[in-house]
Amino acid sequence: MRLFTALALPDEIAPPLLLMQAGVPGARWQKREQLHLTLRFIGEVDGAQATAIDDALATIAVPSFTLELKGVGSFGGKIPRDLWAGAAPSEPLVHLNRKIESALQRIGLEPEARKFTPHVTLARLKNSPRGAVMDYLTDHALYASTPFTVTAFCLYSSKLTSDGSIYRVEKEYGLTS
Ligand code: 2AM
Repeated sequence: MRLFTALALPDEIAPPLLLMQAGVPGARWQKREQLHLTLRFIGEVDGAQATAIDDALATIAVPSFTLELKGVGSFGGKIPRDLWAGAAPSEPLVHLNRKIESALQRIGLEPEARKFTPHVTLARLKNSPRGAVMDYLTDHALYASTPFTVTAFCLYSSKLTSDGSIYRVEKEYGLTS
């Protein structure tokens, strides 16, 4: 199975993001149930590895914290491949991500090579005109969520289908209060 760790978004955060999902040709907008903020992508693992990962994640003890989503962006440069909402700089979020990284390395996973760029993917793009993407980024530059409390992180599975990815919360790990 294909796994990743992420924050689920609380119910009050999703509606404004869903309202922002318009105006870019070629965008496949992510549905409510697909919205999440990836912490550490894991990838394809077998059952034994999944169990070891679950055990390792369950040992993590970090305090809950407040987070705000802020701004929008796109990966891919000249050929934009997605649209996302970013996160305001957050030391506790980086700390949580580091804890997950070291827990996973301790059980033998290869270190994550990519820089952690916290984001919530709003759309995947296919042949979207660059101008429309630029306009979108300008129009939504001032986006900011209400602050919300992160009380848990999740282990998700991901299934690729012709209709997009199906993400499922497999496990939830509470943060300390
Ligand atoms: P994305 O939304 O920016 O594409 C499930 O696929 C989640 O893991 C998505 O949030 C996706 O980020 C992220 N993801 C997929 N492949 C990845 C990889 N190789 N490295 C880091 N994150 C990845």
